[in-house]
Amino acid sequence: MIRIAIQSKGRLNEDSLALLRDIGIDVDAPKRKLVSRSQNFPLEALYLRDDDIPQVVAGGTATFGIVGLNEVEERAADVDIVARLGFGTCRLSLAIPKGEPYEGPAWFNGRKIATSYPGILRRYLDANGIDARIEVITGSVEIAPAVGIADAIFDIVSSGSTLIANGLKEVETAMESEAVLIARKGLDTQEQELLEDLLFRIGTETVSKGKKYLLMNLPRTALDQALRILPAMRSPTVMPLATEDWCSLHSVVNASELWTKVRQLKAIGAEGILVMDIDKIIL
Ligand code: PRT
Ligand code: ZN
Repeated sequence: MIRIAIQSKGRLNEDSLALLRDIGIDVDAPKRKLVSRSQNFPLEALYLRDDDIPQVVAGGTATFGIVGLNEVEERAADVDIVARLGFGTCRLSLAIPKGEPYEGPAWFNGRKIATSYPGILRRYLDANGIDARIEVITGSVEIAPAVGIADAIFDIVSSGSTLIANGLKEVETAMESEAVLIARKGLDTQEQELLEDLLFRIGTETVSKGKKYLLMNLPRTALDQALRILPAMRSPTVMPLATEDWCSLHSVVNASELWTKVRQLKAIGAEGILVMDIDKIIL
């Protein structure tokens, strides 16, 4: 049975399971089980701490894994990163006490930086010619400067509120991260076919995500303007209506742009605008 390693609990667990569900692979949530076999796809989920996932895939105990890119990079795991999954987005940044004047990375020369990501930090410091000491701590990195363990920290930042709450300011970003699908190197034919199926399904999911289907009636005279407002995947679909000088227009828009587009379309005379959720777009 081919295995996919997933975080057993934590920030990526729910989104990983939701992604599998969205692409038609049902697995039971971890609870107390370490493995769960999908009833409708030839795959077994293996629930682990995120730290262990890159090695478990590199070593072949699981063929695939879903894990933060930061964990893959930190462990310099010998796996293929086969898809970016768009959730668990964050960055790894250097932060210093907010009162410190800061003019550039040279600030870090001769300083001590606390982090749980010494590998990524070491490579960043070397690449930028910074001579700083690294203090490895596993939890609550953000309190290190206040308690005198270090001058600065290198940690995951998402909204930035943890830094602010600890009197720190973000000054450099070393990497952007998100959840990725990783695969063991040297897949056999069966594993390769399964990977292609996974990638096809994930691709479909990514294309469909955050999209809305728009349907409206439009005076034919406004059609050119509407086509400029709505550059759909290829071009929007235009259908005739019983009343000759009107047509019906169908298109796909990003949910984030929905209200702007609707306002523009109303302004050129669109009526009866229907907005619908999209389940899948298969290109
Ligand atoms: O138990 P296990 O080892 O499996 O989990 P974990 O506790 O090591 O990891 P977990 O569940 O906290 O995070 C899993 C992955 O989520 C990370 O490896 C990142 O890829 C991703 N991720 C995304 C984050 C964040 N956003 C995040 N904000 N991981 C951690 N944080 C923490 C960060 O460490 C800091 O303490 O949130 C705080 C900062 O958040 P903001 O929003 O205040 O900036
Ligand atoms: Zn972890």
